[in-house]
Amino acid sequence: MNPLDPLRALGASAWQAAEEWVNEERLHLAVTGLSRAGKTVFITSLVENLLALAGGRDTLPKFRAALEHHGDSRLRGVTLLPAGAGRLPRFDHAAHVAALAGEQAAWPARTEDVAELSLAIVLDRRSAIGRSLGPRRVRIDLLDYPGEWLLDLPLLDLSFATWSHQTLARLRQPPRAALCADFLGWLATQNPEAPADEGALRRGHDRYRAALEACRDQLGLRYLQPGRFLNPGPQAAVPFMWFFPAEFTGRPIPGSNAALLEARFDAYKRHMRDNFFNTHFRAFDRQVLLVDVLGALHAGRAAFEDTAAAIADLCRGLRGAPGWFGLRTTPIARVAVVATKADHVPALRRDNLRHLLAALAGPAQGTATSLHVAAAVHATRDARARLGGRDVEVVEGVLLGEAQARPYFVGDVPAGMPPESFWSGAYFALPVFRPPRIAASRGMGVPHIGLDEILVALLGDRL
Ligand SMILES: Nc1nc2c(ncn2[C@@H]2O[C@H](COP(=O)(O)OP(=O)(O)OP(=O)(O)O)[C@@H](O)[C@H]2O)c(=O)[nH]1
Ligand SMILES: [Mg+2]
Repeated sequence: MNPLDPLRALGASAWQAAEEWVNEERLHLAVTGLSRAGKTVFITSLVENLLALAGGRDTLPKFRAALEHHGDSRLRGVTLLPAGAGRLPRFDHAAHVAALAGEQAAWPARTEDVAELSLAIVLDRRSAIGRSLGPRRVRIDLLDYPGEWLLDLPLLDLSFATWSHQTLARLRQPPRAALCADFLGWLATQNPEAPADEGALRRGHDRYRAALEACRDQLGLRYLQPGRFLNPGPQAAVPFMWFFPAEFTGRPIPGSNAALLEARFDAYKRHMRDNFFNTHFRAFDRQVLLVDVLGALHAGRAAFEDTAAAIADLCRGLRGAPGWFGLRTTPIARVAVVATKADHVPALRRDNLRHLLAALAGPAQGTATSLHVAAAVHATRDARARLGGRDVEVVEGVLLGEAQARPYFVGDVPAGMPPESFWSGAYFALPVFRPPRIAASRGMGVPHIGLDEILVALLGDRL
């Protein structure tokens, strides 16, 4: 008899609560990263490979080994939990897998809103006594969201005056200054102390947003705030969004332009805190921080330093216990910092990537932090090619829109913060390889690099 059976007499809900208390462990896993870091692809591949593992395929060898007890697998199954009456949009796992498996295999689109997905890993207990209770479930709640929003986290701590001061200082530095000239020139003609002029403020907001978009699209920059200006989500046209950084001294005069901008900034912060960070970011106890190190490196010095600054700010929040900008009351149990898209680098050179990541993530490193080099979807294979008269390690893959595989040489990946001389090379965007076509029949898994190691680092203590 199951020792919980007598509790059935208490009624269905009491029994369910007791059963969950004994048999279920719930982990909130935050998959964080700046925009385009690879969050959506990561969640899709992770889930698909877990489902495949439960179906008997050896898709995650190190994770499989961690689930063994005296040589036997304790894994009983992996299930996607039903949506129930959840309040949040659901992560469309099936659609993302279908895109990867389609005739023209495609990457998922940019994420425009939050979405969640829960799955349960069902495990036999290790001890004989424990086994009489039946299998245990480790429930994992995953959240996907537009990466731009993450940079509103360091903003929550700032007053409008401080944020304006810091932001304008950044906009006036090259290379931002050239792309922000229109906004900065317009700002210089405005009087923040004049009575609030709604029309002018709206125009200023549009100019500021256009400047942010140019910095993102033309320079590959990432430290752009507020994140929602670049990816507004479902609530695009609300008045509290219509602000921009402005210069003024002392407290804004009531009824002035500066006062209205400050009121909007404060309302924006409240909105982000109440509807995004407090609801979703408070509860997580495990965190993956995905960093597109290679993408930043190849976009040039400004983009790289920008990403480094953003990661440093986010990591500072992670390190401080209880941490994260006053949002959290308990420390995050485990953090995995991951350099993504490592399939652009042949295996022999991936160590450098790990060292470079270590230099970037310096401020975050603590006892509970692990560093990884991974590709959620392995879209290339290692090869050798002749380049400039010498044999070099390359990767080979089919670029999006092409039919034939071709070699790609990522160049030198520095094993630490790049020296001055590194930046003399040409800057370019990382090539976008076509994802490998995965089997349309579910449960076959997705080729990857290193997801199993990440899972063990994040969940190993609870398995
Ligand atoms: N080759 C390769 N490319 C990848 C991998 N992961 C992500 N990418 C590329 O990076 C792009 C962005 O990945 P996403 O998962 O959509 O990024 P995201 O963090 O969800 O981005 P937002 O939703 O905009 O915040 C993809 O469209 C791919 O081109 C990978 O493992 N290998
Ligand atoms: Mg996404």
